[in-house]
Amino acid sequence: MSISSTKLQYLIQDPDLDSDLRRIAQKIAQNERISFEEGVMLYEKAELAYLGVLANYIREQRHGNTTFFNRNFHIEPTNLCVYDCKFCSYSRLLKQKEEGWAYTMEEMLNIVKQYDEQPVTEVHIVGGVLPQYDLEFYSNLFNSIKKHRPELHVKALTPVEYHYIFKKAKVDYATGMQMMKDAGLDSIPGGGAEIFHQEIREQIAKDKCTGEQWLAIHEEWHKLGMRSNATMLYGHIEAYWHRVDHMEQLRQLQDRTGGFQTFIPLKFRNQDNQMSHVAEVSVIEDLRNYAIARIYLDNFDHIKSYWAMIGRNTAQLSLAFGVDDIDGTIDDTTKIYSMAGAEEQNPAMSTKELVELIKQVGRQPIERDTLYSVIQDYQDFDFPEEYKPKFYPLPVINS
Ligand code: V47
Ligand code: SF4
Repeated sequence: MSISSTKLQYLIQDPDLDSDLRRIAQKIAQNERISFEEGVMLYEKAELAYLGVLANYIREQRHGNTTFFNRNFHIEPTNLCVYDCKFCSYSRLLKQKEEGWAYTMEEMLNIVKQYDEQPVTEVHIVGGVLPQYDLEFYSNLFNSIKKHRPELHVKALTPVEYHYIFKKAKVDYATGMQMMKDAGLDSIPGGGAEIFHQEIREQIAKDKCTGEQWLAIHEEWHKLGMRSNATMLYGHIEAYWHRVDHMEQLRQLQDRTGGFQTFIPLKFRNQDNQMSHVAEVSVIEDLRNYAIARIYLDNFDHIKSYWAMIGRNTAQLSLAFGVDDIDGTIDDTTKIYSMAGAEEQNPAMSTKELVELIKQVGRQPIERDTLYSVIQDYQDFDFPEEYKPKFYPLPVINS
């Protein structure tokens, strides 16, 4: 019996443990799904140590010691946005345009070309919503990137942008997603999900696509045989049951399609946004949340802690609380989190740094591509003595 399963058995037999929590532990040992009420109960009464035993058991059953990462970079087309999400520190409304940028097609292709000699496997494209970035623009962008570098995986936009551009072009979701696939889109990242429940969504992300629309767009994408991720913005004005409701909606869609790969909880950061008065939650709450996500989402293969947002130390800790993926090298190409107050002001890690971060906590680093095919096992990899990380700063572009 493995250590994680011995620990789980110990909990199940602990006469001092609350009987509800003992029953949930028993369910996990028998590979049974927990209910909505049990999910809420975990948030309300389970301690971190208990959750760690359950989540780590599931994580090790699925992935053993493996921890995934990839080599990626981001393109954020613009930080101007027609929406006004209260938690967003990134968007500059049109009236603050002097603080904004809006790349042209050529400028974005130049960013892609900067990585020509680099072994990156994925470009993650997401940013604000603007009328000039319409269906035709994005089709041309995806098309041009694929023409230039066919093997580079294009993980781009969220239902927030898709809903907007499809509505403007008067095409339905199914037609629109087919057009995106034909243009070269490979997968959809998890953004824009926030909290699905209308009661919260209306207060923090009014006007952009609803929870139902977010789910419907992913469903159409999955029907095309394609994959996507899902996020949840937690730790602001939502109650625990809103988080469970969010995960329940994802679990139900995943039962229907099987198209989600990874769930990424995103901790609300409160710097420089309209919700700065809302305190951020503790690290303990972050770890409890990762663990409950691992327990609840029994049909998701992967749980990711996004190191650029949560910080390197918490990312390391999360690997004992259900997480098996910490995202990628990033190369200082995203501003969403640094502008919201994340510790990483210029998020970039070389492959060697990522590998060492994972090995330091006794896990086995595996480089993956976006669809989780293994590229390289770094457990016994010797980096050459002269190895130096290469950073390619983005050009300063005045829009
Ligand atoms: O949808 C914005 C979030 C998301 C704040 O799929 C904030 O692999 C916290 O979705 N505090 C975009 N979060 C990022 C995203 C993502 C990131 C990494 C990997 C993947 C993936 C997806 O960022 C937005 C929003 O939920 N966000 N502002 C903030 N102040
Ligand atoms: Fe716009 Fe996205 Fe910021 Fe909302 S979270 S204001 S949609 S950039």
